[in-house]
Amino acid sequence: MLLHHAWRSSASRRVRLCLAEKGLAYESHVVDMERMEHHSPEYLKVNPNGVVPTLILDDGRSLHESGTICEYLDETYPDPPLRPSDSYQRAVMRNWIRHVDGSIGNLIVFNWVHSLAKVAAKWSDEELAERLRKVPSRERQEAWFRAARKPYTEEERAEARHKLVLLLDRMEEMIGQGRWLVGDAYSIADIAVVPFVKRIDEEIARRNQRRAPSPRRPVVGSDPGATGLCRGEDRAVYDALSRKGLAWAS
Ligand SMILES: N[C@@H](CCC(=O)N[C@@H](CS)C(=O)NCC(=O)O)C(=O)O
Repeated sequence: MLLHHAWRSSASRRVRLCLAEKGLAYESHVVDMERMEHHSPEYLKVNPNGVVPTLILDDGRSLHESGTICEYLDETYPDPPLRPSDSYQRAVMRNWIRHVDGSIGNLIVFNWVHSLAKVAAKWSDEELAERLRKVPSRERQEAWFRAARKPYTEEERAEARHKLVLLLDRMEEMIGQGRWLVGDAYSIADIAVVPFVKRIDEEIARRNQRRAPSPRRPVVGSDPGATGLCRGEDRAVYDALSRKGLAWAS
């Protein structure tokens, strides 16, 4: 298998976590997002949405959407299982992944300022127009335009921060019943949100200097390794991935 991914990408992190959990080897291709390799005609053939990650299977077929890729990997390589055995809980898991996916725009507000926006700000108007023409979705065209020319305001950042923090409240309710987000076992629901929690921790909690667990969120606010968001071995993988991916954050 070949994984097209980026170290700083939350969606890519999900797939890397899933592959690590399954112990699956894969060939890695790091997509150069600063050069917009993901909008090249070659890349758009394998992922028409022009985003990372994309998994290329051994027979050449491609898969995109990190949640779907994780489900595919779990069906194809069932050990250890990463989906609840109960069909209702699997449905809850899928809804949770969709819910988290819907929050990615809020993450972009914080993510892109570190690297992509710095590169995009240097493009001339002509270059920018040319690059925007290649972005396949209107939503991401807007995100690139904002990165290049119109930094998010403090109000917009506050709104995005608020929406991300609401995820923690949902998680607090879900984990409150047991150790994991859905059912009694670690699943793709947990994998789906780990990169978001990490980012919230780096971009929001630390900047607000809220190091101590919040009394409102005693479970999520404590160490994710201890709460079941990442289990032991994932924690090590996750930390290693973070070190690689987060060099930009300092
Ligand atoms: N729903 C998609 C989201 C993929 C996505 O938005 N990837 C981001 C990185 S986390 C990306 O490629 N952004 C580049 C761009 O929008 O130009 C998934 O889960 O795979």
